[in-house]
Amino acid sequence: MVVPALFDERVLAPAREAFGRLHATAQRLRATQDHAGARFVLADRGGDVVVQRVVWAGGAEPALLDIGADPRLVGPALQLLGSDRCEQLLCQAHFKMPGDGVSFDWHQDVQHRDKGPGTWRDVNGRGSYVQTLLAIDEMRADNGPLQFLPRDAVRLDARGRLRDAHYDYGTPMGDGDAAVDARRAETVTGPAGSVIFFGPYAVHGSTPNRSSTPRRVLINGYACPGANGRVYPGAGSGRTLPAVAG
Ligand SMILES: O=C(O)CCC(=O)C(=O)O
Repeated sequence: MVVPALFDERVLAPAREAFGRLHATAQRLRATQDHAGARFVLADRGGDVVVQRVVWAGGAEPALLDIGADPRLVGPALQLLGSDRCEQLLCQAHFKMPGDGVSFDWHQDVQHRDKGPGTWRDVNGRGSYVQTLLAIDEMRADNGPLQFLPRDAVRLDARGRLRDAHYDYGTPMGDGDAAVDARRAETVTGPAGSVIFFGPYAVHGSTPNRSSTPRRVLINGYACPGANGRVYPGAGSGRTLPAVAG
């Protein structure tokens, strides 16, 4: 589900400042580490440090946690989960700066939630997880927008999962092992402030940013209570929403 321009500049301007500070901090840290309540996942390639992601970014930048608790995200997420409460597992900043080459191969988010016995349970029978992706910058065809594959363009196992984890872009679905038909990909573009909501079995990915301006997104992810059995990095991760008064 895509909601164009769900957030306006009152939220986006401070979010961009927060992203700017996270990016500057990453340049000083240079190597992957936990810092100030967040986990910086970094690649030092000589010049600018490439920020692969900042996990629980709101731990370091509380304005991003406020966005994660915003009813415009949490309300639809609860509706999709069929629950009146959820656990927020992700508040993650993705940077795709011009020329940094960051891309995400075809995958399903269940791969990141279910890490083996005791880590994940589908308590609502519909995936028990909703990922939301807020465009901090406009998403255009040239800056590495999200792409999704329709169900009939992917081969899933009986549990609804891709037969193998990651596929490279351009992998055609053939008679061999290939499980995705990348030619069928649907690209999501839209103005800054737009939000994509999707479930843990949606097959998606994104190519590198080939433009001259950043493409940043804030990812907030919500699980049904009782689904998750892991401790996620970051100060306060896994909080229950909506917050209980008092
Ligand atoms: O930032 C991106 O382009 C990829 C996001 C993604 O793969 C995800 O939300 O699971």
